[in-house]
Order: sequence, then structure tokens, then C-alpha cells
Amino acid sequence: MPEDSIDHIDFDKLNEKAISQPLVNHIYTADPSAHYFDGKIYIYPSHDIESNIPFDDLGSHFAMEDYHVISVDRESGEATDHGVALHVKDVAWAEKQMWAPDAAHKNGKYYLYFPAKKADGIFQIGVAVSNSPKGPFTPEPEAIKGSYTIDPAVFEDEDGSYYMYFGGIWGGQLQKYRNNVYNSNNELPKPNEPALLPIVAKMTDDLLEFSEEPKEIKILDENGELLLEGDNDRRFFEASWMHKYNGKYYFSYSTGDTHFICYAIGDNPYGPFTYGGRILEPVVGWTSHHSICQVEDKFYLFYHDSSLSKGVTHLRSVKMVELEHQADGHIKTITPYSS
Ligand code: FUB
Repeated sequence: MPEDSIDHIDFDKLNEKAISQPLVNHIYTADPSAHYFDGKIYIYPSHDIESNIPFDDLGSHFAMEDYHVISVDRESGEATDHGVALHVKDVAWAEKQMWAPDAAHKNGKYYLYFPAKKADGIFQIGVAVSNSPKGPFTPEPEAIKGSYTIDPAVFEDEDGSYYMYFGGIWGGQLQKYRNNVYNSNNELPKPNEPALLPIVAKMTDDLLEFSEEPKEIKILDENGELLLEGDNDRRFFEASWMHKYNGKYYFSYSTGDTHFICYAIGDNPYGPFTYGGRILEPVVGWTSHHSICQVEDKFYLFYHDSSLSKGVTHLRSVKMVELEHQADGHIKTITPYSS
């Protein structure tokens, strides 16, 4: 939701109409990546802080420094903050802006994937390891070789393969890359050209590196054509996520400047994916970012909004709500505030 419409919002009324409330309110949390590990829901969010850095299109005001892990008790719905799981000062290669993370589990070890800016101002993605889903996590000394831009989402397929999806335009710097190579002169395509695409790479067995050159994943319209850059309501902006339902692969993402969470359906982890519709209508705050987590036979959408901070875009709160796949495989669109 654009910043200029926030002045007109009555937040008390809006909170009454919200379909869910913040899971925690002692800190601001955003970009929730949720996983069902060891019979419990764990959320790996960004930890939003007040930076006093003015709003800009590069997201400089998102100046996060650390990560907390939050778990949710399914019975009571009570959320527990397990404290600082990783701080930027402990990451040798990173300087600032610890943006949206994700986590994975394999053979008793837990992996936290996170983007951060290096001293040269370029985003890369790193990994940190722990013996517990709660952390603390020990970072690898270097960022993942060949990684770039933001918003890692690591998906474990049923055959035991893991894939990282990543990328984000504007502040996420994806527009500076073509074929995995950075050039500061590169910009977004023209509105009538195909939009930039999210990136995927299969992970090595130890989950610390890419086992292949990252490649683009195609998002197609109903005619099998790539979505265009000017199709702001549907084209990829940031916040990749992957989940599987009834044997199909659902790639979901944020459309950024139009504030939707959308999805596209494919037959394998590399796509192509065909645009399927909207998962979440706009929330209060500029950004929208989500994850989808299966807990036994139910699916939940984790998302954030800026209702607790009364509309401050970089002070967000994580929420959760049940998500429904319809009989035809489409996802029922969620409206975050009832009318
Ligand atoms: O939290 C910082 C950035 O805002 C994330 O990386 C984006 O996905 C957006 O939510």
C-alpha cells in the first residue's frame, strides 16, 4: 500500500478489521520464512529497527542488523522469541542491511540463509549453521559463491534435493545483472519487454554452496508468453517462495510496487511456471512478503504488515493465517482486512 494513502487510515478501526494480529509485539518482525521443524513452527523473519534513514526506492531505511527466531505453539498460538540468532557484526563478509532470510534443515543441522550488503554496497547471500532450529547460527566466512541480490528461499523437494530461489529488483539490485554478471550500467527492461525473472540454483549436498550456475525461472501468462516489465500487477519484484501441493510446484512472490503476493504453477522446480493469481491483497506498508508452510494437512500463509507501527513502512509485524487451495488447484485470495 503506498505511503501517501497511510495518512487517511484509522489504525484502531483497521486493527479491528485485520484478519490476524501480530505474532509478537515486543519487537518488529518482517519477511517471515516459516518452517515446520521437529513438530513445531519456526519463523525466520527480518528484525526491523528504527534507523532514522529517510525512505528511498533503494530501501536504505531497511537497516536491519540481526535475526531472531520465533516459534509458535500450535495449540495456544503463543509465539516465543528465542533471542538473537545471528548478528551482522559476526559475519566477516557483511557490512549492513540483514534483509529477508530463510532456513533449511538436513541431517540434524539447521541452515540460516540471509542477504546482506558488503562494504562495496553489493548484496550477496550467506549461510550460517546451527545444531538447533533456534540458533545461534555460526556464519560461514564467505558469502555463497555465485550468489547475488536478495530474498533467498530454500526449498526441499521430496527427493531430498534443495534449491535456492532468490532475487529482487530496485533495492535488491537484480536489474544490475544479466546472465549472473553485474554491470552498474544495466537497468530494468522497457515496459513492453519481458520482465526480469527470479533466479534458482540447486544446492550442494552440504547445503553450503550452489552445485550449478544459477538460472532464471520463467513466469508465463495464460498464452505461454513471458510476463512483461510493464505488467506491474503480475510481474516478479521480490520475495520468492516455493511450496508443493498435489505434485505441482507453486512459485510465489511479491509484485513490489503494486503490493500483491502472487503465484505461478509449474511441473518441476525449474519451471516454467504459469501465472495463477493472487494470494494476498495489499497490506498496510509498502512491502509485502510471505511464506507458505504446511503443517500436517493444513497450509498457513505467513505475512507482515505495518499496522502495529501505524503505517511505518520499515517497522513491520509478522502475522499468520490459514491458506486454502481450491479444488481446481488455485489458491483462494486472502484479503488482509475485512470490509
Ligand atoms: O525487509 C527488507 C526487504 O523488504 C525484503 O528483502 C523485501 O522482500 C521486502 O520485504
